[in-house]
Amino acid sequence: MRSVMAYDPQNIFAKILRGEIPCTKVFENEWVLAFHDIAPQAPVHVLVIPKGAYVSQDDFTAKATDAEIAGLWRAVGQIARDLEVAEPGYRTVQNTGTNGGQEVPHFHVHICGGRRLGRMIP
Ligand code: IU
Repeated sequence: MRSVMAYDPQNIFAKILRGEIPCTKVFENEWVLAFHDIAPQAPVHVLVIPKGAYVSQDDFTAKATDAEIAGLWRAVGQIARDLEVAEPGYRTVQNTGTNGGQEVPHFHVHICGGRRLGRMIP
C-alpha cells in the first residue's frame, strides 16, 4: 500500500506561508510563494512552494489539481525569467522523501542558476 507522510502544519515552510517566519520573497501569486534559500548553493537559489499543503513532489502530483500544478510550473518559468537565469540556463531540483534527501516536508522546487553548474546525476 502506498503511504504518504501526513502533512505537518508546523513545518518551517508552512510557517513562512502563514507569515509567522519572515522570508526574502521574490514572487507570489495565488498558487505559489517563492523566496531566496537561506543557504544558497548558487548565485541564484530560490525555493518555489505551492500554497497548498503538500508534503512532497509525490504528494503534490498525486493530490494537487491540474490548475495548481500548472500554476506552480508556470511560476517557476516566470521566476527564472524575472531573475534573468532562463538564459544561459538553470536547474530545478525537487528532493523527494528520505532517499531523495528532502529536509523540509512541504513540497518545494529549487531554482539554481547564475553560474555553470556541475553534473548532478545521481
Ligand atoms: P530540501 O530539498 O528539503 O533538502 O531543501 C530544503 C532547503 O530549504 C535547503 O536548501 C535549505 O537551505 C532551505 N531552507 C531555507 O531556505 N530556510 C529555512 O529556514 C530552512 C531551510 I530550515
